[in-house]
Amino acid sequence: MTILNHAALAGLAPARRPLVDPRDLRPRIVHFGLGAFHRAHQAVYTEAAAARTGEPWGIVAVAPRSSVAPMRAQNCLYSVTDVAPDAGATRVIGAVVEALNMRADAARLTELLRSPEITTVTLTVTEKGYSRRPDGGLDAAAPGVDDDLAATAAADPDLVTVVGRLSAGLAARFRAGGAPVDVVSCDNTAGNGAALARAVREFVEASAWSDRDPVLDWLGTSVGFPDTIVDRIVPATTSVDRDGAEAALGVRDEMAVVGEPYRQWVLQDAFVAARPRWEVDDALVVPDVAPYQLMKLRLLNGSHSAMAYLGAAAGCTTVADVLATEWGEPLVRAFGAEVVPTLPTESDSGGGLDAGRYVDDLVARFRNPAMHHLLRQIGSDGSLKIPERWFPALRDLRAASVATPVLELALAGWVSATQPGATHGMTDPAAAALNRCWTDTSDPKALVGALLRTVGADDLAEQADLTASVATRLPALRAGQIDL
Ligand code: CS2
Repeated sequence: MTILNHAALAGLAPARRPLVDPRDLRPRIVHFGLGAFHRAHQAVYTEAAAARTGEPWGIVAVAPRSSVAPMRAQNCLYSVTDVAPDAGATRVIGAVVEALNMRADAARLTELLRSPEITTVTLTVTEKGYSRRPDGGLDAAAPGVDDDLAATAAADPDLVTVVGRLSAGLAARFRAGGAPVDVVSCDNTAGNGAALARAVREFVEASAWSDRDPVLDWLGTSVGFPDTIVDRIVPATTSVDRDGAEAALGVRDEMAVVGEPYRQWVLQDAFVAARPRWEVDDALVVPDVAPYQLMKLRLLNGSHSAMAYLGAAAGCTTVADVLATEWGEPLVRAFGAEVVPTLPTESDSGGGLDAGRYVDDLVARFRNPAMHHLLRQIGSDGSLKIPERWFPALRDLRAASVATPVLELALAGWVSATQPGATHGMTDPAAAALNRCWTDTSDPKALVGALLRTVGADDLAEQADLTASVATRLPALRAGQIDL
């Protein structure tokens, strides 16, 4: 069977070919996180920017853990299929020019990060990849962080965390002349640029590098950490999706990704170095991304997580399954109605954001029956996601004495999903600690409080009316009943 690679490009139908020939691009961007989301989002914008400006923006994609062999076997080519309810469209993307394994290819990665030719570093490493404590600081006890910090005493350390490797790469860049560079977090965290900057600074401060003070000064003056918000629903690729891509292309593509037609990228206008003109593909560059960020995190991601846990309790498998129940759309709308008052108003955001329309669009996006978006995927890593997606709104509303029945129902869904032996297949880095809460107490209110403490929400755990209200919802959920 013919596989997708450079040699296969000429044989593709013109509409399936990349907008650029990757052989004309140069390594200009380093990206950490070679997952489906990057391939269906930033790489697509970057390809369009390179094609329309003629600037040779090629991406070197770095996999923190997974194998890069399948990507290399295809000369880093892969296809994206836009999945619309009526039809799909498949096209090969040519933006990625090199794939590296973060540990095995550390020398090449350092060489690139030292080079002034690289002016942009982007990241999609999920909430886990930032190794942060609930208060936002670097978690020196997170897996790998202490070892990485100790390893900075060596000349050529083998670093396993993204924050460690990125910090070491930036320090090497400083020592090589310190050309300005922007480091762009594309993960779902409020204030993601500042959050990443803090993790990097704290890693450098705690490192054994004798030049850590000048490195810190340089980080402050020559490294941009713009905030961004990224959006595109990209389910994990299935074998059916790969077969569909093969049927469309006429060649085999093991790295195929599928995504909804919608995509959005909003970037803070705080870059210090050259970057692709992503605006030519409708990215928004604005002075302050916070209104966009809060709207997306609290409404899209917030209702996604609510659907994941409540849907799992009701025996659903995908987001589209939830929207096909009688409570699915009402849940998304009620969740929106509860949370919208915590968002900046339209005038705060220059009039560009309309929360009511946003919720209408979400219902349509979630309903897309051609998308097989597993609740299991969304519900995983809840201990890191819900503090970002639900708790800020919950705190704001409770502080204003506003009732929060939908957030409490969602929280009860999460509590149910943490039960040891739950069969929905969700995983969580805090699973052991969450499991312990169930064995330590049989009192439902105490259980809710203990789980909240485990995810860093001691303040919410103290609120007896909240833990009681969440606890009273558990029996109905156990019976698979969603009472809005
Ligand atoms: C989802 C997100 O898996 C999840 O937790 O909520 O990946 C979501 O699909 C994206 O943020 C959409 O832009």
